[in-house]
Amino acid sequence: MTEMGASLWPTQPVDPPAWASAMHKQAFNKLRALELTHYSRVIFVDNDVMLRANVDHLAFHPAPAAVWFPVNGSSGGMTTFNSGVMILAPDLRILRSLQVAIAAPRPPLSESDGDDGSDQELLFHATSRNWTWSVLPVAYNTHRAMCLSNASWADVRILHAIHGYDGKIPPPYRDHIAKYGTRRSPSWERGVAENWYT
Ligand SMILES: [Mn+2]
Repeated sequence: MTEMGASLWPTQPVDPPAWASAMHKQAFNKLRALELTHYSRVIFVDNDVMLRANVDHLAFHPAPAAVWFPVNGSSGGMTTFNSGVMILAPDLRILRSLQVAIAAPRPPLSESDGDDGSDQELLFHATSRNWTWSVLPVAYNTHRAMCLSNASWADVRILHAIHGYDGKIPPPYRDHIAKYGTRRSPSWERGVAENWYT
């Protein structure tokens, strides 16, 4: 990675809260991005996303910012905060306040906030007290099971695999798709993945 011009910043894991789900325990390490105070902005992306277009302009966007996934897969309706793509302004005080929140009792649950024992649950609850999130268009964090128009799919800048590109639909969305149907385009999605990797 360094040969490709990347700078690597070794860091320590973040102790997850007692209520962390097995699947999300490691995801709390994302909070370390807030330690990169030598940068005024960090555009955090998960390691299961593909960039389809330049997103440098996000560095000039207010922080913190993230995409809220439409729960039923289409636009409108309930949404859940997703931490797969975030614009952050590194700040050690915020990191400390999140670590205090990790040690505190779990906040009351609400389905619409995506309370799933993840870093997202922590970030949404803790930062709703400390931060004002700005909402990014779904084009910056589009997951494979979203119901979008063809024009919106063509506009996707960051595609988020969530659970890989194996053709399986992740469990939280399977039920919603069964209920609401989907207009997603598996062939388009496969095409994006193949074009990227070949
Ligand atoms: Mn991810």
